[in-house]
Amino acid sequence: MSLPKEKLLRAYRQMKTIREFEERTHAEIMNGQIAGFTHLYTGQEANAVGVCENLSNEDTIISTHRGHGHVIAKGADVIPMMKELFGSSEGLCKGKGGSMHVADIEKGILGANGIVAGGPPISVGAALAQKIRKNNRVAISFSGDGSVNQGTCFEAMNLAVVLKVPAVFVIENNYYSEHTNIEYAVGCDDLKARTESFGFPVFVADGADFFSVYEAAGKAIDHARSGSGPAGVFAETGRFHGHFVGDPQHYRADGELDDLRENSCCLKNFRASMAKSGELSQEELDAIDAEVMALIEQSVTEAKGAPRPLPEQVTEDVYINYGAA
Ligand SMILES: Cc1ncc(C[n+]2csc(CCOP(=O)(O)OP(=O)(O)O)c2C)c(N)n1
Repeated sequence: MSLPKEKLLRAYRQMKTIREFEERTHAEIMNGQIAGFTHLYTGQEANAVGVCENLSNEDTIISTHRGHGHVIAKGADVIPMMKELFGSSEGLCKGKGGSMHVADIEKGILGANGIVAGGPPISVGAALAQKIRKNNRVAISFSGDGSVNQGTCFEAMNLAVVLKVPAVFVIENNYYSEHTNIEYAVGCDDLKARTESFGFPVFVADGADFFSVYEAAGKAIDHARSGSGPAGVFAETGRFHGHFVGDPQHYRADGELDDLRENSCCLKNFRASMAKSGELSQEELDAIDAEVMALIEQSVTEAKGAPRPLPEQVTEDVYINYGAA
């Protein structure tokens, strides 16, 4: 697949930014600088970036408890995002959202979401609004393999077909729900077929390969945007960290993580494909690495010095008053 150079540079920069944002977040949690419960996306970057590179600011996404990657891929600025994780009033949600509730409505980021399969129903609502307004936008929900066992997900998929709305369900199969492998949790052999049985096309992607996800998501998004109703993307992927930061991962097989990092790394895959095609040089990619490292460093320095919300601001921006009807 051949893409414009600008697109290739951006895709790599986004994946690298997510990787470094997550690795640094891990370090800052372990040294006690960031409080709260955090789930890292490292290893799954190609999914978020492959999907979001098909979207505009006006399209919407709804994310999960493992949401940093989706939010960065959709265009959130890294510095206010890091400030949000540090609980600062200069954060994207003024320090009141934290890791699991990052939102940026102007960028079409309706929010991360701590409820497994909480995203698909919200995205059907957004998609219905888009259909009614005839604005040609699509609504994406990202969710994990665990979500495809939840009733809310089934209801959302069914309703999306009935209403014929432009919703795209992106299922990221990283093989685990918390500490349980899909082998123990899923009662069918083929999750893709289960999803498809709701009556919409599902496009399969290799979640360690940006190009594979970009292509599959492109087909699903085109289908939804054309007015043909919902579509799905099913990506096989792997998370490099535990379910949450601090998870000792006793449930993993010996060597599983080393194997994932070695053989299923989207950044390594992207570099290998650029080396083969010659479209980007390794020096150009190294320059992006340096740029990203500097940005992440700056984000942490700024976040550490940023103010916290004041006690009297605790209820501000939490409730909305819609006024009299
Ligand atoms: C409705 C609901 N049930 C249980 C939980 C607790 N919980 C949080 S994450 C998680 C596993 C989710 O697995 P998956 O959907 O595969 O996403 P992944 O963590 O693999 O990205 C569970 C059970 C929850 N947050 N919401």
